[in-house]
Amino acid sequence: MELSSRASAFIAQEEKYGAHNYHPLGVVLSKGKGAFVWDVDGKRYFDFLSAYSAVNQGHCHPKIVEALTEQASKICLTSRAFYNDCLGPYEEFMHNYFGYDKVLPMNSGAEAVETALKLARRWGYIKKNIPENQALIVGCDGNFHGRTISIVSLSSDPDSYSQYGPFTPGLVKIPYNDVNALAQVFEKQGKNIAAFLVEPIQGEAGVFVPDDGYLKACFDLCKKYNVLFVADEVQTGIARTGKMLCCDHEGIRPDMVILGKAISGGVLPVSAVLADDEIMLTIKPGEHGSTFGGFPLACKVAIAALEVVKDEKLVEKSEYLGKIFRDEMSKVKSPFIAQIRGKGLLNAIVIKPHDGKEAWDVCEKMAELGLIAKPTHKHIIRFAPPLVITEPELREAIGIIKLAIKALE
Ligand code: IF1
Repeated sequence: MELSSRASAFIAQEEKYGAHNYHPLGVVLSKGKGAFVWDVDGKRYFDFLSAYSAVNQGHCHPKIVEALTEQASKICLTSRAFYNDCLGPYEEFMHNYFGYDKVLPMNSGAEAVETALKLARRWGYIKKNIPENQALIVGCDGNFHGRTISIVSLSSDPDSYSQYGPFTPGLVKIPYNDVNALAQVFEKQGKNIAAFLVEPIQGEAGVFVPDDGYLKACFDLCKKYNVLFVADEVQTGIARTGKMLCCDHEGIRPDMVILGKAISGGVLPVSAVLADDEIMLTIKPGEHGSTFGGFPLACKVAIAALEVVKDEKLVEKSEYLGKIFRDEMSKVKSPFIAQIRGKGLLNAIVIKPHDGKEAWDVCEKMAELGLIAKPTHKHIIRFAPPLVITEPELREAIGIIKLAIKALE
């Protein structure tokens, strides 16, 4: 892609002074509003990544920014060594919003996953009487739950785990979207299994949507074997898939829900674990925490961001606009398109390489035409715009995607 000297300078600076743990698309962004972002040269793009579904409420949502700036001039951080006048109201808000007894606030998604793993083990020892240090947690091949050592210990992606060992024990992997595999592991080791950790749709795996009924069947098996069903809704939660939580599609209420990203509308790193007392109260004062977790700024921002989801009916919009996206894209006849899949506004197109062109080339072409998205796993492009995108905007964006694909044929 053609880069201005201004843009090139920022890229060179990152290359020189930053760790090389990413390979970004060649756009340098400096401004965002709703479904759009602008680069340093003033060019506008549709944002079809939404910071991996963190910006569901759109960039710089005025109500969220107002909550941030208003609280920022009062008090930002107290630590949990003292009480403050924001955390309690936030916790009660979360209880009313999601219907769990309690919330445990953290910052990044990975921290919330770690927290859920700790809670699951704790519950396993105290409530299920698993012998000490024998607790197992079952996860799925193709998962993405974050970057900590323990979480990558459960990963099946060599990019995530290679040469980061030795790994955390007590984690068992089974194939995703395979109820029998879960039944078998429960049959064999159920007595020591504390939790089944699952993404209702696998994001990193390429928006892999499991069969209808899979989550419900897993949930029922968990009940049968007294195993906690833990849903990682960090990416799928907060209206992204056309329901508030993706598990709502199957009418199940997980024992624990892990949230992150869009809780704050992408304004601050805010994450949370939701659970009822029987699980949450197994951790006592001093046994877990975080300097920033549940800090006043985060509380105010999260309340505002979650109110926006309801005020602007983002669940309904995600569901409605997602159908339009998949309908319109499935009408496209192109040698590049192998499959279109997704739920709500979490979608992916599987690209069949053609004439030496692959997903990365499609993304570069789309960027040139004013829409940014990123390939995952080389041949899959994720399409996840902010949920505040309007129908005319979405239709314009679909036009750009079609044009980019046609241009490469
Ligand atoms: C990166 C992917 C998305 C997540 C689920 C927990 C976390 C994530 C289901 C951890 C994070 C990210 C992180 C980002 C890329 C990204 C991603 F492509 F890797 F798979 F979103 F699709 N559970 N997902 O998706 O949350 O600690 O990052 O706040 O580069 O690591 P975090």
